[in-house]
Amino acid sequence: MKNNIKADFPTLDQVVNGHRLVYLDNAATTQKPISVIKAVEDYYNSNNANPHRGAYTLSMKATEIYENARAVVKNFIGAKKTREIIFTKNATESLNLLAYSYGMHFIKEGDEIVISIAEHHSNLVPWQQVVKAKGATLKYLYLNEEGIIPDKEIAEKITERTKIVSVTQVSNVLGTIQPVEQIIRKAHSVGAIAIIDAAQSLPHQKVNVTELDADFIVFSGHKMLAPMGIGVLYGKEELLEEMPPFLCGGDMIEYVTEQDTTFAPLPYKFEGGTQNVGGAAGLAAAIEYLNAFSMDRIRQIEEELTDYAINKLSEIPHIILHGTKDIAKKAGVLSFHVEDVHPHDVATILDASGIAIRAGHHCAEPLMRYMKINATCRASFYLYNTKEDVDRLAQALASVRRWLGYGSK
Ligand code: 7TS
Repeated sequence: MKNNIKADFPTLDQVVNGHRLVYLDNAATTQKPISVIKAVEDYYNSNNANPHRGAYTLSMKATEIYENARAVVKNFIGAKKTREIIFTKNATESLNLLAYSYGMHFIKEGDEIVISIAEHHSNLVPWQQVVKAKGATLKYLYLNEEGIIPDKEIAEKITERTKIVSVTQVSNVLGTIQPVEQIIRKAHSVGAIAIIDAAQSLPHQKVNVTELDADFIVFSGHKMLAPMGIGVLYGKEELLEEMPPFLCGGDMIEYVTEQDTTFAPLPYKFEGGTQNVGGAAGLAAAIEYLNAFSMDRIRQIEEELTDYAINKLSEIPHIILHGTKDIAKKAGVLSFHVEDVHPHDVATILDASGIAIRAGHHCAEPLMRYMKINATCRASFYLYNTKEDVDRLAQALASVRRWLGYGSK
């Protein structure tokens, strides 16, 4: 299966350690197409100015680019209003905004916050700070053998005491797709708000926030072809209205007197200081690329690749795959071990063949402890990956134990 999609991505066209680069660390960050690089370049070449501040033409152009990007994001995720789209640095900042603005303001002693054991640290550490400060409790939804949150956990852990439920839609370690619709329904039935970490889902499948009915969703531009340093917080207008600002300073105010301040309307209340306009231009171009490609096609490509990779890797002796093998319940993220070999050694040996995979705890230490492991090897796909990439991975993996002096059997 050859494709010419790679031709849109200059970074992929290079030789690493004597081999054509095979990039399989898309869960960490994705490569950027020419159109995104060009959008950022055009912004800095021709349109750079501080938006919202100047009465001059260039500043108005920068404002237009920034606000157009907000409208593009709104349409992409099916939100109702542009004022529900807050630009942040990344998913981490979006989650911290929620923890510090919503959590610190509304959580009281005795309340419970529910997350899953599969959370990235950025959807875990901020909530620990909230419960510690407020005398509340952090509860976990645990996973079944397949790496999925079972019905029983949802039914038992989300109760009348729960005020916030914050879960990832797709695990960055196992790639498992969690039953977020059911979790959101249950959260609402007990009067809690539901936050969805869509950092690993939204770049790979259609996510419609209105259909999903989540109260907040967060994601990072750099995991969906856009530059680093631009992320999104979507929130329902009525909730964002009730929340105090997170970062205070320029641009987020209405009137400032010596002792008091009134705040700007949404979304500006949450966008203190000079924003990443070049990043927003890049994000809009990334979404245009994804729309032209089609999210359904991305999901289809990744399903095929994941299925192919599961079969290929299962044929190799001494490889242990983690999580479900049912591709209907899995995104394009594969975690695995080569028996007796530390994941970092596997990643280093693969790098010698020009293959980039990630090894480590993937910023999910509680999940590692729950799975009784320290680290995994992780290969993650995106729209430009091919079966040839998977073949290269499988071929290199088959030789890892030999490299280290184990017998071939
Ligand atoms: N949530 C999930 C589910 C993630 O996978 C990540 C990053 C984040 C939040 C944080 O995103 P950031 O852009 O703010 O850093 N995940 C990974 C990963 O798996 N490897 O590197 C980063």
